[in-house]
Amino acid sequence: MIIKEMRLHQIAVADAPIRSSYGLHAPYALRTIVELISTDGFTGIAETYGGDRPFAALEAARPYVVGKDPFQLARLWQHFEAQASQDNVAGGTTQTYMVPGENPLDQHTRTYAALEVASLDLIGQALNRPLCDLVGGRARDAAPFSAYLFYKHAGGGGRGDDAREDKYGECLDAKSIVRQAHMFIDEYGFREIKLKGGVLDPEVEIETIRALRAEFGPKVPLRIDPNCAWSVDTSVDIGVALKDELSDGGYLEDPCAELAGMAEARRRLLAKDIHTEFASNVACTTFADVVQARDLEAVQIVLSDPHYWGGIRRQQRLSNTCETLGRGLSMHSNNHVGVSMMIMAHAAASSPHLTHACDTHYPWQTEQDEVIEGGRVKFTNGTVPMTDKPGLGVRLDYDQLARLCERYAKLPYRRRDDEAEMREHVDPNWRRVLPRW
Ligand code: GKR
Ligand code: MG
Repeated sequence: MIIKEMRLHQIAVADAPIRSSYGLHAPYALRTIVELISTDGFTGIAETYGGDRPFAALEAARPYVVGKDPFQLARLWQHFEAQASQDNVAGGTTQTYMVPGENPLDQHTRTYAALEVASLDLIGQALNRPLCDLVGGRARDAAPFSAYLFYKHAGGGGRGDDAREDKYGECLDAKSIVRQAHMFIDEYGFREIKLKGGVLDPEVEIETIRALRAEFGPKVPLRIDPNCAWSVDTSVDIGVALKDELSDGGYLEDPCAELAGMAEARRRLLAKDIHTEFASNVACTTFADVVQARDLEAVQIVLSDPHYWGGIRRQQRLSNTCETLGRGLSMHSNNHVGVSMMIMAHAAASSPHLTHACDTHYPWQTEQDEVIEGGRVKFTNGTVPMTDKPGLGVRLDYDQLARLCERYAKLPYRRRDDEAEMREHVDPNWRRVLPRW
């Protein structure tokens, strides 16, 4: 089997005005859909970050993909690794100051990941086996996900005639976030909750976590992720204030910047006999970081992401590394549609060591923005049950794909810029400042 063609599609999917320490989400999130067509008539697909830079990196890989055997992934990886060391980025570590998908330091792992997944999808179809079975089989029959709550302004995403219904309304306080949590749990059955923080004053975010605990009780683990918006002192204060609420399987995610900052916050909390675990997808993004995070005791739970950790096989390697180093493992997410949903589900199902339900932004997108045939991926009790269909188990709906590409073509922006959105819609002087509190 040889890859005879690579097709790339830039798509835009409606996204609600949700907030994080990066700023405000734009009315459309950008993604790239990859198709690899083989000589024996199969089409392997993948989804990754969108916008011009991720697209250009994939385009530049074309000569290393077309005409090649999709089984030869080790060679493809070597190509990207060699290129990264030539560009002098392989050893780089910090994601702290960049929105995900725009970090030149992980461009090679992101690009490789999309090509690896599409190749595995091809192989799965040729062998008539689901993707997770190609990489060792499933460690679990269903991939668990959490309710990923966001403070948000009014609006459901999209714009003008293409605006989406605002299911959740404005959510800028504890009460409305509890309402949002109920809606997520009722619709998807999630059993763990993550709140995106670093948006409102810490008192409001503390009140929100307490309200969630009061509403759902200790059987629903809680986590909060301010994406480094807090200083070490504030992280310690919040760790103290929420010591009960973030226990029982919960965690504090990237409370402050960099591994050294997290290590200090963790030491100070331990000195007060507070054992809340720290998770990271910002300070800890490479295998070298995992070792350092263990040595410093800065991070107890690593948040993988098959999109930027380098695909499903490296996600499995991370699962093994975390198990060996005594770290927990969960998964980070960014806005995505059904192809990525299945990539994440196969990655989670085939990772033997996975300690917490994974993140997903999927509930923030709608049927109208889905790109897979037959509509959205279905959840059962907060999980995506593993498929027995070949490869990823989903195929593209080409009419939908054409609509989403057309929408992308009309957009005035070509990269995620949450700061610019904040300045346009919320505060003309807004800048991302770390730490903010
Ligand atoms: O969607 O605004 C967002 C999130 O803040 C996202 O960009 C982060 O990458 O979900 C992510 C996280 O856990 O840090
Ligand atoms: Mg995070």
